[in-house]
Amino acid sequence: MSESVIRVIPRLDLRGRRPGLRELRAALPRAEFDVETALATVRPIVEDVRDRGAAALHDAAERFDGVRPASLRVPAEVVSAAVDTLDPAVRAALEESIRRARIVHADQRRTDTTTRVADGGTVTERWVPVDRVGLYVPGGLAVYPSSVVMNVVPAQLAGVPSLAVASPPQRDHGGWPHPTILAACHLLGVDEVYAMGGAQAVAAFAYGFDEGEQTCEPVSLVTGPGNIYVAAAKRLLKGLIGIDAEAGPTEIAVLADVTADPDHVASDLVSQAEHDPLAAAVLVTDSVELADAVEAALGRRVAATKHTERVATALAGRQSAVVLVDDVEVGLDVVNAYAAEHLEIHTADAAAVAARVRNAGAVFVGTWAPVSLGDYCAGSNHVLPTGGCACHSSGLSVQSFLRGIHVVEYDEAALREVGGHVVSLARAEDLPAHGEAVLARVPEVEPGA
Ligand code: HSO
Ligand code: ZN
Repeated sequence: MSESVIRVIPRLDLRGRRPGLRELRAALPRAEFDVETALATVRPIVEDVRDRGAAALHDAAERFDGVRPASLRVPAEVVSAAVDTLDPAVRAALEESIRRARIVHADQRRTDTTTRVADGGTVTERWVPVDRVGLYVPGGLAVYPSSVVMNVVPAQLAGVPSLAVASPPQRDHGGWPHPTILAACHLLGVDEVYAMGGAQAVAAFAYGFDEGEQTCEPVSLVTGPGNIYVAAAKRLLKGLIGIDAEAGPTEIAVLADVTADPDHVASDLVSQAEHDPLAAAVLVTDSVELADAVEAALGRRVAATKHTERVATALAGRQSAVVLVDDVEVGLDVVNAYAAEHLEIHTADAAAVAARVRNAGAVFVGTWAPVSLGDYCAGSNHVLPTGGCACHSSGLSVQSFLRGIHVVEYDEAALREVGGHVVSLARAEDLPAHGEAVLARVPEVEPGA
């Protein structure tokens, strides 16, 4: 192919070099997701919900969703009735998705550990779920019942005692959230569901509100994906509430060599590009032959798929690329620097290469584990860090809903044994009253003993 060819996806040629982390970060494509500018829009909405509660939420629903729901709390019978209208194949698939997610997340539960530090002195780490969680499920362009599963399952397995879901009111569904969302809630045993969306939903969870006889109590933690306004509201309210990672546009990276099946690779790049014109698809390979074959397959698939325009925009965007490297070794440098939300490995001995991945939200090994399997039915969680956050953060898990509380138990002898060291450190920090608290109990200890 000559350089003048218009490509479905840009190319970045790193052959002949082994760039370091700093250079890779600058060279690799990434979508711009500027939450900061959305803060100014979101601040008055959040303040209005704080000050006027339910009235503000109804006004916001009319303004942003074009409908005023009959009540913010979705009546229990509306939630349960949604299952009756669910396509049986979708119901069976959701049930299997829930079953698999539950078995994987059940293994993430933590047991308390008690460490005997000295005779008569123990520290116990007690894992306590947060009291109440608000789960946000977007409506709009895409309706994601699978995201209800991925948020609710870990929260339930963590033992969170109170759990509420919010999803935008839909004009076409009588002002209630989408029936597939309601059905997923019901299948999961969640009956506290609210018709509210966007930044106002996050604010409603953070502050709580009353509507008639009913109270939506404030939550401790809000999780779930959303658009840039939801992300901005989470950033604004962080501190008052805990949040999961801010979810930016979806990303898929594929590390492949000449042994990869180009059509499998192309189909997976298209699958995630389907989410959003800002979605990122990145192929890293040491084989020009494979790169050419994947591009040819992309050309065919982009033309044939339902959301052609969205996919074509995502692939052609500056956030997507085919990156050519000298070998799989450099390829590993590249994918580790990129820290993709999803990373697929399509190389000879894929498991060995996957074992050397250090930064990714989730890793999909070999040709039989496409990202879309993980999106729905692998049992793994699909709420994963984007935008390079996989170099410091994990996806949603049981752990996301737990706090580890240290419980300290020392008897008199154990305090006496170490008390002198406390006094010495307190003096070194010019905080003598800290030492005096020990001396009040065991006056005979000597500093340094
Ligand atoms: N790939 C998305 C999750 C999703 N896909 C939901 C389909 N539905 C972000 O990980
Ligand atoms: Zn997906």
